[in-house]
Amino acid sequence: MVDFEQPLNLEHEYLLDRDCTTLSRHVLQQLHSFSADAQDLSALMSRIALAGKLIARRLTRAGLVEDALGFTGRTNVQGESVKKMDVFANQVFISVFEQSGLVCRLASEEMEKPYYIPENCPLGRYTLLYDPIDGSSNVDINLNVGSIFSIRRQQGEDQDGMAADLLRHGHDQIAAGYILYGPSTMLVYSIGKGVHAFTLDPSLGEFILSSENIQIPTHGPVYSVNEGNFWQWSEPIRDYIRYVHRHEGYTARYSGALVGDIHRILFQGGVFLYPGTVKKPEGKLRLLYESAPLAYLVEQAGGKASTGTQDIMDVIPDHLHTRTPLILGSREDVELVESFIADRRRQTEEQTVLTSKG
Ligand code: FBP
Repeated sequence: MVDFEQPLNLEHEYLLDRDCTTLSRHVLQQLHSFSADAQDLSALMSRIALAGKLIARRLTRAGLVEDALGFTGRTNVQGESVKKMDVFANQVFISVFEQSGLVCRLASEEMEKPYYIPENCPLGRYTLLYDPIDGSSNVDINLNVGSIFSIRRQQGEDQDGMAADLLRHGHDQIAAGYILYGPSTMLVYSIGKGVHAFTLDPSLGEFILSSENIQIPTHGPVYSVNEGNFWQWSEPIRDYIRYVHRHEGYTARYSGALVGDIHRILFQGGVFLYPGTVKKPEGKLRLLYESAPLAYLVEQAGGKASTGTQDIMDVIPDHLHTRTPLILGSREDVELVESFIADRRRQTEEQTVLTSKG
């Protein structure tokens, strides 16, 4: 006869409690509240998790599914060739928020203007900003890719649909994170109370808490940058790369997917760089969909995110698809890169003064 009074042994109790720590529960635990706002944010994060599961399912079977891989033949607002997986993933994020009453507006790297879900407006005061597939160049060769997301509260009525209220600094974000589609699918997020990682348990179909309160090491051996652009960079960035080449203890890692490189740095430390180039001083990465959400996360984990001369979180975009140079990761490593930029700048200023004195 089973004795239900008999408590589970500690290990079983721990495993059960862990397996019950889903994302939606964790958000409520973080907020210490069951208020309407807390329930909304918890429900919102659950919808993002659903989007992650749907995209992960497509990616894991992509080689077997008709029309899942390859290009669409179209170009997006970024001027990039659009992959079929970009279109699928972009639509998934829209679909999971339909009939939700949560998100009135979705702004994506793949769409020129925000997408409105009329049935959620004006009730839904949240805006989701997202990069549906980060690392698109990896999709067709089965290497890791990701999705990046950020949540902001809508300011004002946005009558003209131009979403001018989104052209604000990164401190306006109330939550941000990414989903990494790798050997396992992971979701890493923050609502301003530390950074936490969840692993998708396919047997449960649930994201389960796997690392809590992640702290990025203050320094790490990894530098992550596309050295193929070396001759297009400004001198200070070249100086930094020459420095890591000449000093012991540094190793290069670059996956071609920002999310994958940031995930490594979050746990092992180091720095990721996508600097501006002579031709494109603003760099490649999009502020609202890539740089600001990851800056929010990395700062919450004790790291730093910079353009080289300004904190990413303080940058104010002048349009929805504004790009910024991005240097983020361990505090000491980002500050080292910044010091190379500041040194060159000081030398240039001193040179100018000397020249003017003749
Ligand atoms: P997408 O969002 O279009 O994939 O672009 C971003 C990205 O793929 C990052 O994930 C990655 O770090 C970078 O661009 C790779 O760019 P490059 O091929 O120029 O090194």
